[in-house]
Amino acid sequence: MGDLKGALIGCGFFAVNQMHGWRDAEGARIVAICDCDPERLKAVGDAFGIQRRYTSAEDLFADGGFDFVDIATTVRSHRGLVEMAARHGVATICQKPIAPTMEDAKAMVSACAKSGVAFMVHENFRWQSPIRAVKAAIDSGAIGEVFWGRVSFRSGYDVFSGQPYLATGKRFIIEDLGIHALDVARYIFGDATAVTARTRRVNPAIAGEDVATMLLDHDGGITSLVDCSYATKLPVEPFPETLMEVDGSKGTLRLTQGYHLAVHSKGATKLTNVEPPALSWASPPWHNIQESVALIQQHWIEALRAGREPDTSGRDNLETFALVEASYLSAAEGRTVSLAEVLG
Ligand code: NAD
Ligand code: 89Y
Repeated sequence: MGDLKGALIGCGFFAVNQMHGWRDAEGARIVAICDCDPERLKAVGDAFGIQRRYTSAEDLFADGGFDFVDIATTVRSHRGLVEMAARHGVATICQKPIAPTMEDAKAMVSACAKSGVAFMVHENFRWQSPIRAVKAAIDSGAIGEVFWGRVSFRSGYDVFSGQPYLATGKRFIIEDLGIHALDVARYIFGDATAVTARTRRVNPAIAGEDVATMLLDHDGGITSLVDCSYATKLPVEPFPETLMEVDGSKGTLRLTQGYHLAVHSKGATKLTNVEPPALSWASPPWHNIQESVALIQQHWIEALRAGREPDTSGRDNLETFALVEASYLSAAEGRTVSLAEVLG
């Protein structure tokens, strides 16, 4: 079977990781790129040897010649581009956050469903090897039945120099980073039914919240705490590690800074180093995120080939995005918000 052909829209800060991932992926390659900024288009085109270059997505789709599109633009353009792909019958990957509103997110999922095209959100954190190791340890039964968990991302890393738009939006950490931690909570503890959130802005130079704490009720009775901060100055900067604590009926599990996994069960503790490999193109400390980009892309190729819904399909991601919406609503109104209220 020949390689799947892909086009990438948005040649910015993060797309470079996606281009590296596609270059190494088995079974797919990028044949065309698009960015409305000619300089960024040229930089990525030259770096990755892509000749077909477009400054307009309409022109890209009109010319066609690819099986899927990878949308790596920022959130405001996601709906228009996903709907354009659906109109052209092209399978689509879209970066997180899927959309600025639930109405937009649902419209995108429905447009792809109506056109019969596969639609995956690039929700890569659950693909990080340390998170996969946590899931495998729980699935092994070592800690018994899980009743409590925590997903924590606390950092003082300067994300604004690489992604200046993060400092300007009314929404910041829940929409940008908390979304990943909330998705990890769903992946590990199951879908949530309600959330209670508190937010705060510590850094006066930004517009949105940079600290958020969310208490989740999950189907099946698990309670989890999802906390994130970009205002936390630690002696050793943990960016971009997601740390986890899980308590079960027979033991406990702790994923601590430095990629250490401790599984405590039957009076003994098993310690494992679960640091992800640094790929040839990795730039630490980003290697954890970068590896997950390669893994989610390989998952997309396999799912598309098999005609299977990807794990983080648009449909699945509505549940993660609902947690984002519910968290903002909860923080604004000081009350617990049920997921049903925001999912409609
Ligand atoms: P960026 O601003 O650096 O890049 C976006 C690019 O898209 C720009 O070059 C811009 O010119 C281009 N663009 C915007 N609208 C376009 C359109 N309609 N047609 C063609 N080009 C268009 O942004 P970024 O930091 O690379 O972030 C992109 C997306 O990736 C965001 O949604 C962000 O949340 C996400 N992101 C994800 C991760 C992750 O781990 N999954 C990490 C960082 C960023
Ligand atoms: O945009 C964010 C993401 O998705 O992962 C980390 C990040 O780059 C900064 O918070």
